[in-house]
Order: sequence, then C-alpha cells, then structure tokens
Amino acid sequence: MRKQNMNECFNKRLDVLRQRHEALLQRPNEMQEETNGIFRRYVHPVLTRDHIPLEWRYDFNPATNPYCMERIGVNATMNSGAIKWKGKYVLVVRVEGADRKSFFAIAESPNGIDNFRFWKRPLALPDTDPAETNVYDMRLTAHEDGWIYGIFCSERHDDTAPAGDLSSAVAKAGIVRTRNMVDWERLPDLKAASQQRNVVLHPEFVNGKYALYTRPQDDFINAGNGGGIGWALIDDITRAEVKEEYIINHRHYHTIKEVKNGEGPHPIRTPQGWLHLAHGVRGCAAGLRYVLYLYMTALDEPWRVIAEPAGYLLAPLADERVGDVSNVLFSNGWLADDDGKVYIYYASSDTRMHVATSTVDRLVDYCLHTPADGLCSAASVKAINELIDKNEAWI
Ligand code: M1P
Repeated sequence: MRKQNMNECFNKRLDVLRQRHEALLQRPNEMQEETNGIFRRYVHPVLTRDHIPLEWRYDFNPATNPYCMERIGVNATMNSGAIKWKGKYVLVVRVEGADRKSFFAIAESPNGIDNFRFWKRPLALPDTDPAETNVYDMRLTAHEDGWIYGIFCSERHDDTAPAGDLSSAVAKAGIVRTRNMVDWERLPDLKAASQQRNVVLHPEFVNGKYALYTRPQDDFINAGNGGGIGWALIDDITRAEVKEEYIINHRHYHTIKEVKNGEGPHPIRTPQGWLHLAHGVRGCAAGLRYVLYLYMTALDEPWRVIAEPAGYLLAPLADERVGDVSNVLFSNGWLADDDGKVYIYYASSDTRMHVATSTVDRLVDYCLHTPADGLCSAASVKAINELIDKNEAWI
C-alpha cells in the first residue's frame, strides 16, 4: 500500500514536471518594444537551464528515485554557437552542470526565436586528452572547404602554478569538424605560443589559407601585455599552428574594451565589408563588465578594420544584469538569413541564452554612420555637437 502511494505521488509529480517543461518549451516569445532602431530584444530568454530535457536530470524509476528528485543538476545554458541547418535554427549550447563542468548540447528551433528543443543527448566530443578538464564557447563555421568546424576553449589546470593553487588554468583552442552535425571529428588543438580563447575560423580561404581570429593572452584571465583580436593564417587545419599573428582590433584605455576583448562568431559577409560581432570587457567597482560591439573589415582584406562605432551595441540590461557571473553579455553565435534578417544569440550573466534580431542593412548602417570612439570626453561632446549642427536644418 505504502509503495502504491509512493508510486502515485511519483507519477503525479512527474506529470507536473512534464507539463511545466512542455509549456516552457512551447512558450511563444514576443519582440520587446522598439528602442534604438538598431535591433530588437525579446521578452523571454530562448534557453534556460529549465529547458534541459527531464531525462538528463531525473531518474524516472520510482524504485531508484522514490522522491522523484533531480539527480543531475544543470547550472546554466549559455555561450552558444549558431548555424542554420536543414532549415532549422541550431545552437551548439554551452551547458554548465551544477558540478561546474561545461559540455556541448545541440538545441534547435523552427523560427530562431522560440520553441528551442535539445536533441536527445549531449554532444560527446572525442575525449583525446586526459588533461582536458572543461570545454566551452564553441564557434561554428561552415567553411567553403565543405566542413562545418567548431572551435572551442579547451581548459586544463596550469601545472606550473604553485602547489595548492587549484584555480590557475591554461586555455587552448580545441578544433572539431563535422559534415552532418552528428559525427564530430576531433583535430589536434591549435598550436600557439600564448593562451588562446575566443578563436574563430573565417568562413573563406584567404590567400589560399585558412584564417583565424585569435585572442593571444599572457594569462588565462588577464590579457597582460597581450590581448586584442588577432589574425593568423593557417597552412593546414588538420595540424593548425599559429606561426605569425598580429592584432587587428586593439584594446584602448577608457573604452568598453580596455581590459580585454574577443571575437564573437565568425563575421558575416556583406556588400560593404565583413561585419564582426565581438565582446569588450572593462573593469569597475562591480567587477568586470562584458558588452557586445560591432566593427567591420574590408571584404578583400578581412584583417583591415574599416569602421568601428564608439561604445557597445548591446550591454546587460534589467534581468540580464544578474546571474552566475553578473554584468556580462557574451556572444559566440549569430546568423543571417537569406532575406537579410540577423539573429544575434547572446548569453546574459553566464546564465541563460537570449536572441536579438536586426538586419544586415541596419547593422552595416549602424557601423558606417555611428561616430567612432574619439577616446576622450572632448571628442564625445564634439560628435554630439556635430549631430546637433546637422539637425539644425531639420528643426
Ligand atoms: O564570465 C564571462 C566570460 O569570461 C570569459 O571571457 P573571456 O574569454 O573574454 O575571458 C569566458 O570564460 C566566457 O566563457 C565567459 O562568458
């Protein structure tokens, strides 16, 4: 009798969990009110930890899980690579477990805005190095060579750290590729002289070579004398090595990227140039603040910056400001549809995923016609006065 009651309770609870989960997955997402004409945010995040399938978290057997408790906790769904695949909007999501280990899992949506569902199982990356402890932030590139590449951060303990220091880490760029989003081949990690995170593969050959956006750092967290978004040509992607690297997008004192920056997803080709999305980091009393910014490079010379608006495109706002690592927006996934609509997938505060939409035309217009950062207050005032002067004719 007692067992029967317990089973009834178990089944009731499971039913409620399933209904709630399904309601969340099917919840429509609405565009937020117009703000600055550049992009539109949406009311709900597109993926949260509550979107994770129940089968990944609960043991459905009442005999081994009599209280119907969660057995494996998930902490966050964040920094996701993005790609349009077989007509679906597909994210390779960084899922972070309650145990602090990140892994990748694929979720897809029919419209890019809502109804994201995870595929049946997380992605099982070939586990090639026993020292590799954590993997995250995959950038996807459908390269003109016919493969889809994923470049991600492969993190391990820094064995040169003083004894007892269990926090220092080393960041390398791991590389995988696939033709069907299901079978992933692991290639050797990128060889480089410095720590590398935020490495991104350019979608086209440049001078017959693979091209990478890099982010050389002296240290796992701090840029040190390094930092900035780098550019490197690679002879052989199956034995990728950074032989020469130079910085194409620099850090600057008293800007949104004074502490560090990093390329987001790969740039989008537009008639006016390559459109880049990146993150910039500054320090303040509240800690580090991560924002997203755009810049453009020349079509025939993707390493040459031709435009960079002052300041950020997207910064943490309202609920986005709070989470596991507060005051952070981060993006490593966006895509442009054939009709020019752009979906920017970004994570807030290392906790959940959102989408913002715009168009290629609007983002290019924003880049080409927003004043550049004059790097001092006087220049900011000058830019405003120039706009006021221009507007005199229209008042
Ligand atoms: O916690 C904020 C971000 O910190 C790191 O960013 P960066 O590479 O610029 O140092 C990454 O760990 C990123 O995943 C994280 O969102």
